[in-house]
Formats: sequence, C-alpha cells, structure tokens
Amino acid sequence: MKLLKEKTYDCIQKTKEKLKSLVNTYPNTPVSVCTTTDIIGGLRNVITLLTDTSYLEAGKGILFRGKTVSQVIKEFPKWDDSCEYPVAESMLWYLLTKEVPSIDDIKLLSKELYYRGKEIPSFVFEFIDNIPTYTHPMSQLISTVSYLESFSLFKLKYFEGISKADYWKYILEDAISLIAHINVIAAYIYKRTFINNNIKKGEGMNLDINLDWSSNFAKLIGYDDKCIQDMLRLYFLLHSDHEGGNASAHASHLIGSTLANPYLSFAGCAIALSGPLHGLANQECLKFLLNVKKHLGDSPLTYEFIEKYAKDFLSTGKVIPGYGHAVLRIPDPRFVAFRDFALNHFPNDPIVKILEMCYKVIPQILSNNKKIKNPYPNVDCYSGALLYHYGLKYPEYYTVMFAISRSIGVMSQLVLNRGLMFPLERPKSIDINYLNSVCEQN
Ligand code: FCX
Repeated sequence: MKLLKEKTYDCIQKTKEKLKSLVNTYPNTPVSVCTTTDIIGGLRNVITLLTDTSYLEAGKGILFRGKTVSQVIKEFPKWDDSCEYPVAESMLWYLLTKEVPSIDDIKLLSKELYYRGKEIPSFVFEFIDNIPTYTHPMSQLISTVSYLESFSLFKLKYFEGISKADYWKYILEDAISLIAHINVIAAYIYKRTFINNNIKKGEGMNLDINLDWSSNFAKLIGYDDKCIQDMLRLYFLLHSDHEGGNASAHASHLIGSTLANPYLSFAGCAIALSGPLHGLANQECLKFLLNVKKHLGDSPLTYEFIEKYAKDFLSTGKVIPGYGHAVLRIPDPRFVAFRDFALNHFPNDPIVKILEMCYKVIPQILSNNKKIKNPYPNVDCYSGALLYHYGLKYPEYYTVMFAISRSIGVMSQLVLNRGLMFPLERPKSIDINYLNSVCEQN
C-alpha cells in the first residue's frame, strides 16, 4: 500500500502541475460548443468533464491511459505462467499511478485486498440475510454498499476536520476497502439468491491468500477452474473503466464532488449502471439470445430466422440490447476481446453460434435505420455468453459482475478527483423561455 500511495501521490502532483500550466496559459480557450440540439439531446458531444484514467475514441474504442484493449491484455502482468490473461487489479494500480505494475507489486496489492476482504463483520452479512432473495441482485448490492458507508475512513476524518489536501489519502483507503469488500458481498448475494437460499452470516465466504482478486471471486461462487479464472480476469479488466461521461462514472463523479464518501459514490454508480440502456443491457442481451433459442426450438438456425426475429423484436418498439453506442462507431474492442475468448475456448457453444449469426445480421438491419448512429455490438453483447457458458446462468446477476469490475475505474477516478481538488460539480440549467431568448438573439 505504501508504494501505491507514493506513486498515486506522484501522479496527482504531475497532473496538478500540468493542469495549472494549462489553466494559466489558456484560461479562456473554448474547448467545446453546446447547441440547442445538444441541450435537449443528452449532451452527447459536449465536452464538460476531465477524466484522466481513460478516453473513449469513436473509431478506436477505450484507451486506458492511452493503451488499447489489446495492449492492456498483452502488457499487463500475469499471475503466473499458466495464466492467459493479466491480473485484473493491475488496472487499479495503472489507473491510479499511470505505471504498469510489476507482478510483485500486484501480488502485494492482491494480499491487501485479501486481508481487507476477509475483515467484513458478520453484521454486514446479517444485513444481506434480511433482504428478500427475490430482490434484484443489483438492488441487493446497492443497499449493501450504501450500508457499508459506516466503514468510511474518509467520512470519519472529514468530520474530524482534516485538511483538503489530505482528502485523497482517505478516499484511497476507502477505495481499496470497497474493492476488497465488493467481490465478497457480490459473491454472497449470488450464493444466497441463486444457489442456496438458506445460507446465513457469510457462510462459505472464505478467501484464499494465494489467489488474485478474480480467482478469489471465482472460488467464493464455487469455481476453481483455470479457464473461468482467466475469463473473469478478462471480464473484470475490460469492464473497469470507460472514461467519465458514461452514466455510472458520471454519477459517481457527481456524488463524489459533494464529498459524500466513496461507498455512497459507488452506490450511485451502481444505480446508474442498473438501467437497461447502460449496464443492465448485459442481462437483457442474454435474455434476447435465450429467447432466440427458445423460439427456434428444434428448427435449424438460419440467417433468415435471426433476421425475422430481430425485425419482429424491433417492430415492438424495443431496442436490441448489446448493439449501439453513444460514442463508439465501430464494434467495441471489448466485444472483440470477449468474442476471441469464446471462439478460442468454446466455439461450438449453442449461444455462441446464435451470437455469431446475430453479429452477421443485426448490424445490417440496424444500419437500415438512418437515425441509429452505431449499428455495431457493444461490450454487453458477448459478456453474458461467457458467463452462461461456465454455468452462471442467471442473467439478473450479470450487471452485478459489471459493477464489481467498474469499482476499479470509478474508485480510481474518485481518488484522482479529490487529489486534484476538483470542486463541486454544478452545471447550469435554463428554462425554455431562456433557451428561446438565446436562440432568437442569435
Ligand atoms: N436497437 C434499436 N434502436 C436503437 C439501438 C438498438 N440497439 N441503438 C440505438 N437505437 C435508436 C435509439 O433508441 C434512438 O431512437 P430514438 O431517436 O427513437 O430515441 C436512435 O436509434 C438514435 O440513437 P443513437 O444516437 O444511435 O444512440 P444513443 O446515443 O441515443 O443511445 C444506446 C446509445 C447505447 C443507449 C443505444 O444504442 C441503445 O439503446 N442500445 C441498446 C442498449 C445497450 O446495448 N446498451 C448498452 C450500452 C453500453 F455498452 C453500456 O453502457 O453498457
């Protein structure tokens, strides 16, 4: 933790210097314009946020501090020689410090996560035990993370009256604890909701000090297979961060700017992620594929069948989950990485076969509707198929997996935001008369 703290501090200082110089040299340079259409159209192209951890390029996909998805997969450290994919928590180190960690650094970080993850008191599990198991897993997660805010060191220190310059240190402490806690809590929610309704008081939540964060999650939900561990590493690594403007990251950023503690910021992130146009699309996407399979029955799978199914689906006014994006204009590189994984490991899986056919047909159908700006698949298109193949057959749980992963990105953003002492976010809204008068004056 000491080295991570020092390197995070260093990164904050360097970024601060750069920002200071930019603001001093170009205090009034316009960066973006905002038109009437932007104001009523969800601000798609209006630049209003600074998020240094990652940047989304329409034609390239997500760049994690400048690195593409392929570079991250290639360059980040692996737990040992038998692993196909890097350790997911190396993304946390990288986003906070701007440096790719060594495997030794990461093993220490994984141990820290282990120690903090096993400290969860029994009353937290008892809190979860009191939530009816029919409650959506995302609501269970959100309630529990909000409840955990009583552990916030930042909250304690803030009310003791610490200096503003020290906020980030305690936000970092909370961020590491939250990331350690979330996979145990999420695993417990999985076990009691889908596997055994009768477990109580955190039964079976025993972490292993010799495993990384992803493998420990696999262990808690009942898997020790190497392939699943690798699939989870890839899954957690690639869902971690997607710049600052998406609904979940933005919600966390906004809440954090009020100096609410990281647990509450993260609960806000998870709430935003729970919408079907955002993270819940992975649940909807798998349901879509299962419905294709159900309607197909024993008939042969053909392009004509998929085409008719997709067109009928669209004609009911619904969006096809897993396709389209507010920023991207290519197939999402995270989709491509998940697809590669599936085609390498289980190309004959029935859901993969349906997905492959959908990938050939659906972009074409969506392209025929000129208002759809991006007809290509996004991250949520393939992720559920990987989980389903390995026996995680509960689509309602998939957004929880997205949230586990997203904790890495939004917590890194929060630490840096407080280190850079960004102020309360408070965009200005106007009424329609004001908008009307501005338009008429121009
Ligand atoms: N199926 C049907 N219609 C679609 C569509 C799809 N997959 N994608 C976009 N459209 C429609 C929009 O609904 C909109 O219609 P409207 O004008 O009647 O409201 C029109 O096309 C223009 O939308 P567009 O500008 O291309 O896209 P937006 O930025 O408005 O929306 C999302 C982007 C992602 C919300 C949209 O493509 C969508 O609803 N996709 C399906 C849900 C999904 O997969 N979400 C996950 C996204 C992401 F990866 C994540 O955050 O997790």
